[in-house]
Amino acid sequence: MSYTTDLIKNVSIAGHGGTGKTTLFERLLFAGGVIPKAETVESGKTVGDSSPEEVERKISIHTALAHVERNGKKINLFDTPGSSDFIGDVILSFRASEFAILTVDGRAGVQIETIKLWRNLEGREKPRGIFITKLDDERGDYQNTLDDIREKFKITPVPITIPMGNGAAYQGVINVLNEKAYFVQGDAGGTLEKEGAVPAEYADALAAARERLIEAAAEGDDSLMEKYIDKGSLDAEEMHRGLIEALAEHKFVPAFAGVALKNSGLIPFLDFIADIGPNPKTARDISVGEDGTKTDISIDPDKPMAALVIKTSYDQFSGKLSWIKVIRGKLTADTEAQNVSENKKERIGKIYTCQGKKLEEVREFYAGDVGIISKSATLKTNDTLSDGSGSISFIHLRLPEPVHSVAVNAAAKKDDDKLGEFLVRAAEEDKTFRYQYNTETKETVISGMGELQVNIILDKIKQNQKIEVETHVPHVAYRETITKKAGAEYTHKKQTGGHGQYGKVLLEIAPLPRGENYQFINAIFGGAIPKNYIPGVEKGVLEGMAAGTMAGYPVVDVEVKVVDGKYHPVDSSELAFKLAARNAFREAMRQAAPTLLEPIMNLTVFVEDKYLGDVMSDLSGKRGKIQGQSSVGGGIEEIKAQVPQAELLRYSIDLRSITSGTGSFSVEFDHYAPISGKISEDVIKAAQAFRVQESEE
Ligand SMILES: Nc1nc2c(ncn2[C@@H]2O[C@H](COP(=O)(O)OP(=O)(O)O)[C@@H](O)[C@H]2O)c(=O)[nH]1
Ligand SMILES: [Mg+2]
Repeated sequence: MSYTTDLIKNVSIAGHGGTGKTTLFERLLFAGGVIPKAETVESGKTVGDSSPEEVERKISIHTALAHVERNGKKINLFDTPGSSDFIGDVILSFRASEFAILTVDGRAGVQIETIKLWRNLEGREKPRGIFITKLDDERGDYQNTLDDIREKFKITPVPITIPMGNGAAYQGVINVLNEKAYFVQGDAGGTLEKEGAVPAEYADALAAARERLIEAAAEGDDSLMEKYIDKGSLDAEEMHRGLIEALAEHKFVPAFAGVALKNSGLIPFLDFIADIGPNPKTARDISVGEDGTKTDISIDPDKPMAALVIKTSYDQFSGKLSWIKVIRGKLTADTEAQNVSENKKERIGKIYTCQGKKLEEVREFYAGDVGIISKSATLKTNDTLSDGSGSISFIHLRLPEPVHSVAVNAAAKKDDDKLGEFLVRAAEEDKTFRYQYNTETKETVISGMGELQVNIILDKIKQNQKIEVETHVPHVAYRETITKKAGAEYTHKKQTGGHGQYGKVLLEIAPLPRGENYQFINAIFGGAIPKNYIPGVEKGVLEGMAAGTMAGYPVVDVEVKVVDGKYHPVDSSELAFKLAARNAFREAMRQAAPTLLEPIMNLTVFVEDKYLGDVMSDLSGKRGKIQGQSSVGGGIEEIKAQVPQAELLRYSIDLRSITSGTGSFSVEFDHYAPISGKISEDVIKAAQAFRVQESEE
């Protein structure tokens, strides 16, 4: 069945790991009649955690998509992973939805990953709500959790559902919107909550919450606000309209409470999304552009078809699946379309909605909906699909840079190609995962958002692909540069029967500012070296630069000037000048006080304040320079530092052990800086050892 734009809602469920997202997702599908029985995460049979790696580890690794119908609306739900290792799948689902629900554990309050996700949503101006979970636990505390949310997010959440009781006394929730109570039916979780009258003891709490909700609705537009100030209230229709408008503009943050494990708090939640939740047309973070331009566009069913590939996954049975969000017009099965990004025709065959892994064929998708194209020939994540009439191209999703890398190589040469193919696919499935063959250090380096993500890929290589691999900590890409001017000459001369070889080159080299890499200047006067041999000279210089002189790392940030030379009318050749230049360069380098450079990274760490001291002293032991430290609120600190990459190769492991797994970080390359003394000597020694080992192989 197909739903028109006005009948579609897209909701991401996100938040710190273990807060109850997958359980909530499962129970919403049960409440919506999609599955006859809800399973637990521990059983490994939930709709959300269905891949072999999720079943094995009992955590979410990939975003799952399913939908329920409620009040005539199709609600697409994304169950996202909580670990920062899989942030890529969370961010892609944020882009694909107009409403994000952050789950907050009612015992632990707002945790680090949730704060980071909140910031991401802030940047997207995305309407969002909060779902407080686990209130059936003795340690659950609704009021404390609300206070914590207020403090950490600097907002006052507006309760839509409020819990009745806590811990063992938990009975259910009250829906502030329709002023009804929803009671838990038994503990087993096989029955849905039941609607009833609000117990008298909650009358005051309800009245207060109702007042706050009406205020939130009055924010919807000016006329409602006037009316509210005038009359002190709004009627049901006004309230409804006001809430829709205020939420679409993120003027308030609705807060829900519930215990998914007891099927509690689900019906009011689904009703709210169906009736009040933002419509796709209100999305603000869809942009098109090319060559640096960027324009925001809105979802519009009345324009020619355009769709965006939000994700690619590979299913054991169904093969390659391209997840599509239709932005304009409608996407129809069995049609011709254009892959704008690849500039190729794409034949659209069958299209599907999905309930987790289960695909259901449909005829068409309207703008705003999310669905799946199977076995597409050309589609990749981030590609734009159109009917060929327009030339819009969607801007790629912005993702954080990988923070953890491991070098891998196949134990047997014959597996090289197979490993390569697997890595291509893995990088397409998760855009935060990268691989690169480093020609300098001659290793394939795979990188991801943390050790967990990288280890899961390594497991798949070994277990599914049956490729034996060796892994090690990647080599750092050091560089070499000079610290003063120098000059040198070299004559390449050889007489071996027949033709001889002759070329003489005199070079001057000088340091360039950091990051300028290389400049070649031909300063020859009067034809000491004929013009046609100059390219040979430059080739020789470039070879010399690539080889380095200290430890085999490339030379950067030098100006090379050819000032003089000599040639022979018969024996000179490009090759002779290349060899002369290469040797002259090496000689000049020796006299120019060369030094090694190491990459310095910008590091941002989030930690609970109790770990602040340990993290700081660890960073100073890692030669880090602290650049700033600030409180994010609620006991969470953000540290900014510059740290040599060589010290950060295993930082995801180190930080995890310092902070008992609660800390998280991001890194990006900033600049190269000189190293000297023991550190430099060690790098040179390691490089020599590496080369000896290589030549023995
Ligand atoms: N007591 C209680 N446990 C819950 C509730 N929701 C989820 N859980 C449990 O919390 C654990 C983590 O849940 P899961 O849904 O995997 O969290 P996710 O990582 O956010 O997807 C599981 O053991 C769930 O059974 C709840 O409302 N109450
Ligand atoms: Mg989960």
